[in-house]
Amino acid sequence: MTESIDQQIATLRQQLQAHNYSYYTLDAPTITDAEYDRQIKTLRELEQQYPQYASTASPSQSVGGPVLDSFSKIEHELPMLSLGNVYSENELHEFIERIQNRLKNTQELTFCVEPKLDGLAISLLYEQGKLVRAATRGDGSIGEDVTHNVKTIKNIPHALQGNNIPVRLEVRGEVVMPIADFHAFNQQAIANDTKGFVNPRNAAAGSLRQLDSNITAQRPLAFYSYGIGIIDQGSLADSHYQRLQQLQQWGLPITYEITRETGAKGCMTAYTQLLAKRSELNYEIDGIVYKVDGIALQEQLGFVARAPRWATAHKFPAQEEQTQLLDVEFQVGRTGAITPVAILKPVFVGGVTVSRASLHNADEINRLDLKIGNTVIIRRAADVIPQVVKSLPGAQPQRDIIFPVTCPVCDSEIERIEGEAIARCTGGLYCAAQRKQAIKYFASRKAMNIDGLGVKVVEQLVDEQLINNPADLFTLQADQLIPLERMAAKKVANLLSAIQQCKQTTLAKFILALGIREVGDATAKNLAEHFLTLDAIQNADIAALEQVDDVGEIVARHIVTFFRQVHNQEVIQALLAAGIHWPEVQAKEKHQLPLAGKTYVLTGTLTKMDRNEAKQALQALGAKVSGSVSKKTDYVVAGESAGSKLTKAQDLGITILTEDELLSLLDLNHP
Ligand code: 9MJ
Repeated sequence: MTESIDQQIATLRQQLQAHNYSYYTLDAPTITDAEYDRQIKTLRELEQQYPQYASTASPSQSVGGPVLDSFSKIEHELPMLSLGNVYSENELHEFIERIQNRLKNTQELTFCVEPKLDGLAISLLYEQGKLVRAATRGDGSIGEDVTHNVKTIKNIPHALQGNNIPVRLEVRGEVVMPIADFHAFNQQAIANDTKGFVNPRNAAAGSLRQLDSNITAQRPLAFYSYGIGIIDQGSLADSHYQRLQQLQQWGLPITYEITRETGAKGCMTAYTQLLAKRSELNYEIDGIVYKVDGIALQEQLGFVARAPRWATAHKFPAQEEQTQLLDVEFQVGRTGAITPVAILKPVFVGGVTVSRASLHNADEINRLDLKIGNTVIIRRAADVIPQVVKSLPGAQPQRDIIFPVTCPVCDSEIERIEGEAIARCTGGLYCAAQRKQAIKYFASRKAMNIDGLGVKVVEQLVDEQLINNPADLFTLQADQLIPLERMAAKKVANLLSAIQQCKQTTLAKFILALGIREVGDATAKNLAEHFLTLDAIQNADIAALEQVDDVGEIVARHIVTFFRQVHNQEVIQALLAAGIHWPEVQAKEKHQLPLAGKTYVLTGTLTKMDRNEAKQALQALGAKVSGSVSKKTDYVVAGESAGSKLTKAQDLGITILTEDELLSLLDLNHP
């Protein structure tokens, strides 16, 4: 049975009202912004089509939701409006055409173009240049008094500076939590076992709407101005752009990305440029705002119910969307780590279609309270892997996610060590998934660098049981490879040749290629340089391994465990028998180095290299670099403005070197 139009409208209004309450009042959105925009658009279209059901109380006519009782209320002298949206170049053309028609103007218009910050809109009232009151937008007419909190925001001046400041001036703008600070805050929340925020917008809103301003003071918030409300006894430029520059001169922050553009073409160029820069910005933006620059034109255009006619937001592709969790798969990684992967109803988010997202581990599933069938919010910021950030009960029946107790690939037991987040398959190289990953890793560029041995080829080779471990690669024959998919004769010849070529390697790369847990390229190199031979590494005990740079107890244990496994010993034997070899590793005896046994201290500012570079260069020549001057110091390198360390060195009669002398010592003194 289909709903009647008035029922549809009533349902939409009710839903939007509930979303408004969650979004604006509780700072806990229940749907994505994109879904909200779609619902409000549908409601507006219905109301336009059926004006008999119009109502001034409809959520389509207001901004935001009711105000919490616990903050005192402030009535805005001039309403704080929000912005209409356009989603495409076409809609931008329509927006401009509408304005030109209204203005009976055929000339190209100039726009002030601003990033659209995704935070919380606030109004700041300055009287005689002093900040006297700050309010949230609230429902646009009545906001909340957040003066005590706003005064804790570091980049908001409590007093304006400069000339011609109006007696009363209301500045409007957005409070945000910079992205880097948001991540740091959430990291800390995880460490403290407290709740983090879903996104920077909620973090900003949640932090600003605290009854205790001591809490707000500890939150890294920032404010950027984008407009002016009341102006009493003062005159300002007739250009929105110039007004923003004026605010900046009085000490108010504005964003760096504000420009002036002409016509739709100029607006589109700014849109494309800002979209490309989006991931580099330190604040979240969800679009760009075009504002008719001339204030006289703005006044002529005026407002419609909810938004100024002279401005619109051109939204970027949404970074958050909602979809349905269809299933969860469990993937097995190289070290046996079992990773749950969300299988999603495909959804277009952040410019791509997403159908899978890592869920990381069992704790994450619990944290999200995830069930199959839930509606989930997917977030994909530019160049970042998609994430499930929230789950909401969906309309569909739900099913618990059961973490497997045995490996989905080889059926071996799965174990989760106390205190570790990751569960692992215990099958080792018995497990086909781990075998594939181990072989891929062995062949990868950083390790044995076998060209042409990509993911698909390895999978086929293991599935066809042509190889079981890396050593089997060296037994492969052309006639075994030809029948594989996408394997022409030329490709086979190239692959076999690459396998032959990789036999000439280095000890460090060979160690890396074995795929020992937590032994990356730096550790592999340190092991090779420390022990010089494979035999020595294989026979080293935990104490000996801990002598190596970067090797702690955990890594040492992984190394010992690896070499203790009989199947690993067999694979190593087979690899050596196949002809893998490397040049002898030269011992780097410290006393052979030119500066061995000498202690250097660096002080003052170096101008031609940074201090860390100098330190590393000295250490590479065998010197010890110390932080303090003592009788044991042999040389002090004194840069600009050297202070007490230089004086002490002079007192002790230590040889002082200039930066240039250091450079010639290091033989880095290029002209
Ligand atoms: C944001 N959110 O960055 C406006 N906004 O102008 C900018 N919002 C706005 N302008 C009039 N840059 C109403 C809202």
